[in-house]
Amino acid sequence: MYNLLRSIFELLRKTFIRTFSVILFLSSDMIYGQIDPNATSETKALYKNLKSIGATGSLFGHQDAPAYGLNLDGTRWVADESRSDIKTILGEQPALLGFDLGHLELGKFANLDDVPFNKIKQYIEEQYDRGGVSTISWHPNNPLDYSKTTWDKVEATIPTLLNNKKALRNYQKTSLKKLSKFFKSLKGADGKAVPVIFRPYHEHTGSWFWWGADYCTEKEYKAFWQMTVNYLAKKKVHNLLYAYSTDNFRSEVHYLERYPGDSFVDILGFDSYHRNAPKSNEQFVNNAQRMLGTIKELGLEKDKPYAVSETGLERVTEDNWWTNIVLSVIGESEAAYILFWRNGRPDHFYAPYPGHTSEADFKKMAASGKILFEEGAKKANLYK
Ligand code: BMA
Repeated sequence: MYNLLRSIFELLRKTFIRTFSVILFLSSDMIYGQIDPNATSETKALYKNLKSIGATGSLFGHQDAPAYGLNLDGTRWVADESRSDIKTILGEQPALLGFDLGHLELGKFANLDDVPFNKIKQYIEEQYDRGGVSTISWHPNNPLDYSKTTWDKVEATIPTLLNNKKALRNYQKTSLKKLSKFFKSLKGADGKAVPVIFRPYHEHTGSWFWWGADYCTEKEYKAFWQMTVNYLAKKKVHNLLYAYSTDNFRSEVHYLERYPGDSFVDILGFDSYHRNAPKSNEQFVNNAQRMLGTIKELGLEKDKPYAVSETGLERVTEDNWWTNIVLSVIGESEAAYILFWRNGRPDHFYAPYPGHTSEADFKKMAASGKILFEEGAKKANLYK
């Protein structure tokens, strides 16, 4: 009798667990916003923490920060160990570093902006060891003709790849496989895989890259993105958070037009540059606030982090840009992060360097506590 009762109980228990798991699985999008169920625990922790960090402050990000920057006289410095323009000014590194893998697909030693890939790997690993985060963009050459840059017009690249099995396999076996190897090579001092935010095929609402809106349909863009996520999962890459990153957008409908789906995107972002300052100051702030408002709402609805994935005012021509414009844009948005573009050349930089006219205002922004740097990231324990 006792045994019979035990078997019935066991059967009920198993049926309950199975049914409950199916319900959980079916609704996993709603319950867990993160797309990779096999993500490493550090990657899962980063995802969770990016959803809440904004309430404390938004992570300050800078593209290529430790790779190069500008000297007091505006000339360039390159590859000076553990230096960065932000660190020279504040004494701490950005909470977020951005890097680009453009030209990895070509098997080159350095990326399209001459940063060696082994240095990018080192910078990402050091950033993780400090408790900071890295985000990766990708400006690949055209996979149908690798002699063409990411900006060269090649009509119908994505539809051609999707409709031609051989071409697609070639793209996967060359470009995507190289990416997967790079991602899997990232290891922290603790021996763990380093989580990174991967932001492929960005600014796709515009048409200046081969994956741009004029060169593929909405359906094709989504299928191409999904193929990429699936391929990297098949290659057992489990240390990525995928960031969807449009250019300026008009409305929620416009933002979601090419959205590959809740099971294929972890982070909601957009890129927006401030041009024609000071004439456009108010317009830029209003527009950026509106777009942040839209992705905040979507992020809360979808249980996903949201962020300004790329921004800046070239040469920071406004001395009070950081407190006037950046703090106004961030406002009460609680965005996870905001990434500023690279200090590439004396005529092409987006963060202050020591001696720049916006340096004092930059320090003021940092002191506000609303924007977090290395110490803020460390304190937030983003990987636990
Ligand atoms: C652009 C410019 C280019 C650079 C490219 C990829 O915005 O900064 O000089 O090559 O990004 O990083």
